[in-house]
Amino acid sequence: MGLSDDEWSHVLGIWAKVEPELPVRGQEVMIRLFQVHPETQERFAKFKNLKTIDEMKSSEELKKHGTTVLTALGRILKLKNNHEPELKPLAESHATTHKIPVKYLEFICEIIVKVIAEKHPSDFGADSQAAMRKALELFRNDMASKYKEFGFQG
Ligand code: 6CQ
Repeated sequence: MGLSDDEWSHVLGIWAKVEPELPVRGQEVMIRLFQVHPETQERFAKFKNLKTIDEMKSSEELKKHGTTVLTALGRILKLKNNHEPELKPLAESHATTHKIPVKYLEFICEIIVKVIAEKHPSDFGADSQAAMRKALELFRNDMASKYKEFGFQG
């Protein structure tokens, strides 16, 4: 099920608030992901040896990756329902090269919602959160079906 215009404006409205702070939010998302789901850290050859939160925080490379992930996600969200051209190469690399299960996509999406909710409590109310969850679910479902086209069951 797609999102209504109203839901998309919630999603893009909150994203506009997150955008100026993408590197630091991306860093927080990655550190939280690694803390809550340590198995995800193993997937990053560059980061699997970082042991403490301090080590993670002082890695410029990690911050760069945090920016990469949120920039790519923002680009997809801004395309609303027409994200296929942007999503396809991402699904291909995550299915065939990185081999990232859909479950891990669920983990990161949930953490993204939580991090935004903590940083923007007054701009990210129940309706906006519900709209963002729906947009991220759409993203994951489309990733999952592309995964199958690339022969990865996810
Ligand atoms: C990703 C995820 C995070 C940070 C950065 C990227 C948290 O060093 C390298 O070359 C990294 C190769 C790579 C790996 C191991 C990679 C590239 N990803 C992963 C692992 Fe993805 N990623 C995810 C997204 C869901 C919201 C988005 C938009 C995205 C973008 N990725 C993982 C991973 C492991 C647990 C998850 C859950 C995940 C999700 N990722 C990579 C990108 C982009 C734009 C890129 C570089 C281009 C490419 O396609 O390889």
